[in-house]
Parts: sequence; C-alpha cells; structure tokens
Amino acid sequence: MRRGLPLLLALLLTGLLWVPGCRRQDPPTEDEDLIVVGVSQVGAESDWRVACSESMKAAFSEENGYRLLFEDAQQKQENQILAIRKFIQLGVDYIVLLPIVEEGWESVLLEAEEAGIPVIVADRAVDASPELYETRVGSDFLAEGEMATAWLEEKFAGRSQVSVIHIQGTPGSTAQVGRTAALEAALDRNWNWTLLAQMDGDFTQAKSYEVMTNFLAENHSPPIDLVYCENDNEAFGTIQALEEYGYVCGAGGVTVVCFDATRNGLRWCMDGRISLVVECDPLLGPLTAQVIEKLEAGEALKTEYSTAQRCFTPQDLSEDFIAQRPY
Ligand code: GYE
Repeated sequence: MRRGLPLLLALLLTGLLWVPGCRRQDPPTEDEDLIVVGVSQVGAESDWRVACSESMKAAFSEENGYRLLFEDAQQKQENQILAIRKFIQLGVDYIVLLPIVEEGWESVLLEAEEAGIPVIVADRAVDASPELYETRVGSDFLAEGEMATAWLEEKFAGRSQVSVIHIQGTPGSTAQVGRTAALEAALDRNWNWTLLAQMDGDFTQAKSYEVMTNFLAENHSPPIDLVYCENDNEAFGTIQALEEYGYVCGAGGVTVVCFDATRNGLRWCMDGRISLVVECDPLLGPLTAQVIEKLEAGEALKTEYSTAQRCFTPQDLSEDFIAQRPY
C-alpha cells in the first residue's frame, strides 16, 4: 500500500507533482492503512455516468477501507492518460480505468504494469493486450442492443416500410460499438428498414438535440418511424427536437428506444414518449471493490464480470417502481 512513497516524497520536494488538467488531491501518507485506489472516470456526460461516479465514490469510502483518488477526465482521453500517470507517480495500490474509447491505452497500461500497479477496467472495454489489466467489470453492450432490436423486429413485423434514425454514442466507445452493431445487423436483416441518418450524439442531450434539429431543418420533416438512441440523454434531446418540429413520440407516432434506464429515462418511458428502454447498470462500484478484494486475497479472477440487463416499456412502469430504483 505504500509502494510509491520514495518517489512521491521526491516529487513533492521537487514540486513535480502537478499534472496539467488534473485536480490536486492529497497523496497517500506514510501511515496509510487504507487501500489506495485511483479511479479515472470519463466525465459527467449523462445521468448514467453521474450514477456510476457516485457508486464508485460510495464503494471506495474510508469506512470500507479505501482511500479514493477520483479524476474526472471531462470526456478527453488525454486527461485520462494524465490521470493514470499521476496515479502511477503517487504509487496508488490499484487503478480503475473507465475508458472513454477502446483504442490508445497500450503504452500507459504498460507504464502501470512496469510500476507494479494492477489496473481494473470498468464499464467500456479497452482494445489492449489482456496481460495489461486484471479484468473488466461492465455490461454486454451488444446483448443490450440485441434486446432492443428483437423487440423492434416484433413491433414492426408486417410493416412495409420502417424509416430509421440512428443517434450514436461517443465514437469508438464500447457502448457505441456494441449498440450500433446490433442495429446495423437488424438493418441488414430487415430489407424494409431504411436508415435515414446516422448521427453522433456523443451520449449527451445537448448534442443529440443539435444534430436532430439540424437534420429536421435540412430534410423538410420526413416521415420517421423509429429513432434508436444509444442512451437516455440522447433520447431526451432527440425527442425535444422532434416535438419542436411537430412530431409525436410514442404510441401512434415515432418509436423511440434508448439504453440505460435511469430514473429520468424511465419517467419519459412511463409517460409514453420513449417506447422501450434497455437497462444498463451504472452501479459498478461494489463489483469493482469485490474484484479488488479478490486480488488482495490472491484469488484468481474471471476475464470479465458482467451485469444483467432487462427491458422496460410504458406498461411495465409505475411511479413507485421508479422512485425505488437506486439510479
Ligand atoms: O450508456 C451512457 C454513458 O458507457 C454504458 O456511457 C456507458 C454509457 C451509457 O454516457 O449514458
């Protein structure tokens, strides 16, 4: 737990501890009895992400025996790389990386390995040699997408024409790659589904509102049957834009599907404006802490720890149910 101390002291004395783009946080101290964990989080782009960060903070509390160094990268991979280097300099015991995209981690993971610090990947995956990290904790995004497309194929069975708009998540992130692959496979299978547009909503409400508004302005309000949004927040922005252009979302109008099933997403679904929400569990803190406990105990790990998912339609929801959801 104190493996980086000599270096840390040297850095403190020489004033080299400052890392651009990172907030200063108290380094581990000599009498530290806690397991020190550095978490590099993507940002705060969505309701899901905020719930995920809260879950990490709650799991890695002092009461639970941890000292948490938490870095929000504001959706920039370079900030995540700086955060990991900072954790290495500080000599943390474990690094938890929630990577924004899959590519580009190999060299910084090697640096962590050379420093002897185990890395756990959480949420999205990394495209790097599996020896460079311990395991991954997160959802199966392709399976989530396939749940949505199976429901859609049943809903649109027998329709001669289905016009589709696709709002994608952050390009190159596993959540985008998996959910997109499921829709593209469904488009290939269903000759009567036509893709009108595929646009990057970056998992945010604001970007999705913007791209959808621009599309509607340029395309003179075409008939739209389905909008496939890769998270709840994208659905909020897209629906807002559609409604401003006079579309009705829900029964008898545009079918909007999305992923996450945060409380807000479920409320919009209960109100009928979202027709299907596929759940994606953001509460990854406890599972990640369990992985660290296993490592501390010298137990072998699985290559992946996945969370379960289910679907919701308006009929499945009530205010009581939503209020009791933990996120
Ligand atoms: O769906 C979205 C967030 O990676 C599963 O990222 C996560 C996704 C989630 O911004 O809301």
